[in-house]
Amino acid sequence: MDSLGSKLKSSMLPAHALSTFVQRQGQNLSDKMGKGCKVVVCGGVSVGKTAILEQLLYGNHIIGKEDSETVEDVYVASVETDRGVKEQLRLYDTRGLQEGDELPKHYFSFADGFVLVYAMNDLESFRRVEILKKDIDKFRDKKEVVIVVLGNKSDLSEQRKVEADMAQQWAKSERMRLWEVTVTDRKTLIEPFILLASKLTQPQSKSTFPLPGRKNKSNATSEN
Ligand SMILES: Nc1nc2c(ncn2[C@@H]2O[C@H](COP(=O)(O)OP(=O)(O)O)[C@@H](O)[C@H]2O)c(=O)[nH]1
Ligand SMILES: [Mg+2]
Repeated sequence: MDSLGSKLKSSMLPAHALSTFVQRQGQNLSDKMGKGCKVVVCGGVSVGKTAILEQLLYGNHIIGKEDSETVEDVYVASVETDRGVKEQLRLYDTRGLQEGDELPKHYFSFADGFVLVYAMNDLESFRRVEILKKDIDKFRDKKEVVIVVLGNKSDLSEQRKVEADMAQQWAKSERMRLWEVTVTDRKTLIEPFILLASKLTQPQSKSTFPLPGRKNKSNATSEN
């Protein structure tokens, strides 16, 4: 029935929610199950993980709305990358982590990418993403994972507890991109997901293969 729903569990995509950025796919559910890069969206409780995804895909999040706490939901998004190609992402919305909680280990084995979310009015939630980054380094199975960081709730800047400079410096030292975003302005959410999709589907850099005594000039690309 719900073959056009982008959220694999529990909700249908409202028709008005389409944009050039994220579109529902005219495929059936079983097609979707196996495809797309797998991205785990994680962070502390109430930092806005679900709100970000709902706003990004459907544009319908109402701030302050009491939502039931997430267990796990999967959203399928079709994102146009910076190469102009539509790529499919499977975004796993996870349960918010409380003190002492760890992200269940299976997420580290299958994830191709992570979105680490904190709220800029909650220092504890920033500490939480620092720990998550360490855990990703420790437990990830894949050689390459793409990680982006979102400092959410930038509309509440008068309650800021996480300094922008400090957060950016940390992200830089960990070679991740970090954006301050707010669900109240959907535009702020789009760039990070375009970058994520673009990096996840980037043709492998040839420089990742050792080329001793390299003769072929066309291989001389280097990134990062
Ligand atoms: N002011 C403000 N509130 C937000 C923002 N993002 C989420 N919220 C609110 O924060 C609460 C928790 O959001 P939710 O998405 O359930 O957090 P989750 O536990 O990380 O999934 C909800 O009441 C949201 O409306 C934001 O950017 N600004
Ligand atoms: Mg949630």
